[in-house]
Amino acid sequence: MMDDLFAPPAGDEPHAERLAAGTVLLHGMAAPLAATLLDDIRAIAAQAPFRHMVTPGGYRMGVATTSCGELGWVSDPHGYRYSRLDPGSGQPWPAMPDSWRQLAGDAAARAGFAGFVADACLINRYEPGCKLSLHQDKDERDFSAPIVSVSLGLPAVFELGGLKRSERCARLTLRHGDILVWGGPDRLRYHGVLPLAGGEHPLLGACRINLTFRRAG
Ligand code: MD3
Ligand code: FE
Repeated sequence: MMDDLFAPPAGDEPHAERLAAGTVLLHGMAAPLAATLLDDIRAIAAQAPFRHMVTPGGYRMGVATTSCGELGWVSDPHGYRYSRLDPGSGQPWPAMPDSWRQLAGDAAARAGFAGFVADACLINRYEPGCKLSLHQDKDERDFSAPIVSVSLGLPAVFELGGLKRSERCARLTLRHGDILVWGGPDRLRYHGVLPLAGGEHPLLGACRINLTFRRAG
């Protein structure tokens, strides 16, 4: 078949790799959009600055976060949840750019999840040394929708676990421009990010930004 997205790649051109029944890595698929995404991120962060949330356990997160869309993810001593308002400003979160919703919907469709319309995008910023401990994403209302993640900047090593915390994890590197889509049987897998290694990315400097698109409400 011509133009088979799942065909083996020649060199490092964009291609799709199925990692599990409900998990697809779209290598390099967002790379051509990176400069535009970065401009959009700067505009969003001017309205809703990156901040270090505090976990219910009282720890300040190393990863800095903000959100756009109808709902944003918040954590405080009362717990994790999605909120229509940015607790920092008391205002609604910045709108999700149409091009972002489109990108997430296209990526989901390529991975086999047609009709995905994101209502929340969590934006995570990592600096060298930052990590995200093993967790499940379960604050969303409907687990039938997938999650779409876009990686920008420095590469990160992911841990992809099972449905129980005790299951052993596979490791994989996510690079600038990679889009990971996971849903269906993999939606509630444990996952995390190992401490970010140092480096300089031509577009982002000593930083990695990850966008996760969700159907939260
Ligand atoms: C889900 N973010 O915001 S997304 C999060 O890179 C979050 O900032 C990470 O986890 C980040 O909640 C990871 C990519 C990812 C990778 C593998 C997974 C999510 C996954 C495997 C199963 C479920
Ligand atoms: Fe997560």
